[in-house]
Formats: sequence, structure tokens, C-alpha cells
Amino acid sequence: MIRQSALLAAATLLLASPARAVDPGKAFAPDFGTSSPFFSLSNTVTVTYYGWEGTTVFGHTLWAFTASQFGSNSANGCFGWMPAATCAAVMGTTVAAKPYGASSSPYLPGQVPGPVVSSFGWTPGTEIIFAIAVDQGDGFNWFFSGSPSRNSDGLAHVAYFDPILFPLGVPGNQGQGVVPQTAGLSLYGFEDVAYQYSDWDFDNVIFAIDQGITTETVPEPATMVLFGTGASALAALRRRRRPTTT
Ligand SMILES: [Ca+2]
Ligand SMILES: [Ca+2]
Repeated sequence: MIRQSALLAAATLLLASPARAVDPGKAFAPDFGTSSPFFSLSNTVTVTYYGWEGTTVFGHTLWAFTASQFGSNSANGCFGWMPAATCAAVMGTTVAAKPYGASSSPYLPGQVPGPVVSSFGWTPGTEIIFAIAVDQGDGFNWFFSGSPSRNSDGLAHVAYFDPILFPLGVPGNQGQGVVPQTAGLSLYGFEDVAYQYSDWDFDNVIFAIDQGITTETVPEPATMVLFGTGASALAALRRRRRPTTT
């Protein structure tokens, strides 16, 4: 009986899981991303943007949202396909941006002078929801930090690159080479397309957060549930994007 139960549980797990395990060419495992939210510990948050991988034609904007702004944007349809048509102005803080079509050189050196530092005000103790708006030329797709349920594929799209595990720096496109100027640093990377179309290397938006100002903590379960519920509904409405690997 026990064995039958175990088999049934295993079969249920298999049925519940998409075909991720057999998907080749992924730089990291599907659970490599972190679902931990970011919380500000100070009135000022400083983010350093290290740029993007060279092969993507997509543009992006790195945003920072309060929970309130995230909720308002969601309610206003800003996170759906082609937000410009449905949302006059996304509420939040823009941190860094890459224009659509700029893809000639990997990461920032050679394109603009050095990493780009951006500071903005924040209420200590509150979550910073980082997001990327991916400009695909004919519309936008969004991915968020924190609860993976905010994302269309239900997966965490922000990875943490610990310098202890990656002493030479953040791995480059599809895990090859390193992102310049990242050796010894604690960095995060956003993956910019949904799992089935992605090379899952988290190098599309590389950034650091001043560790003296912000940190990751685990929120109360009630908060997670609250955030997750709205985003799951959003995710169901979000249009699937065309298959392109970046
Ligand atoms: Ca890549
Ligand atoms: Ca990628």
C-alpha cells in the first residue's frame, strides 16, 4: 500500500510538471532563480546596472515598484501585452534601460562608460518589486522579482550570483565566459523571456543592489499569498510570446 501511494505521488508530480527536465540547452536549472523578495532597509536604494547580453535584439527597462504601484499597474492593465495601448503611464521608478535593437556588444563596456549607477528614495522595511519590461518591438512582456506567481511561466526570473560560487564573475550568454567587471561582486540577473523560449541564463539584465541598504528577507506567508493571487490571474491573461531564445 505504501509503495502504491509513493508511485501515485510520483506520477502526480510528473503530470504536474511541464517538460522542463528534458528541455536541452538551458544554462541553469529551472529552480536557479530566487523567489525571495527584496526589502529596503534605508531611505535610499542604489542599483548598479551592468548591462545586457549581446545576442538579444529586445529592449528592456528595469523598474522598481512599491507593492501599491504594482497593484495599481496590475489593475490598470499595464502589465498586459502592449501596455502603451492600455496604460498611459506605468507608476514606478525607472532604474535602467536598453533600447530595442541595440545588441552589438555584450554588456556595458564599449557601449556606454562603465556600469550605470541609479539611486532612488524608498520607505525602509517595504518590499521593492524589481521588474523588467521587455520591449519585443511589437509589444511588451513583464517579469517581476519576488513571488514566481507574478510571472507568466510561474518561475522566478531573478537569479542571485554569489561571488563565492562565481568568483570569476557572472557567467555570460548561455553560461559562456563572464560578464565584464563582475568578478567578486554580488549580483543579480533577470531572465527576459518565458521558460519554454528562454536559454535560462539570467544574463539579460545584470544588476547589483547596495548590500548596505537593501537585503532579502522572507515575508510573512499571508503577504505572499496576497501578492500571488492577483498575479496568477494576471498571468492567465498574459499573452504567450513568440518563440525566440535570448
Ligand atoms: Ca542568453
Ligand atoms: Ca537569457
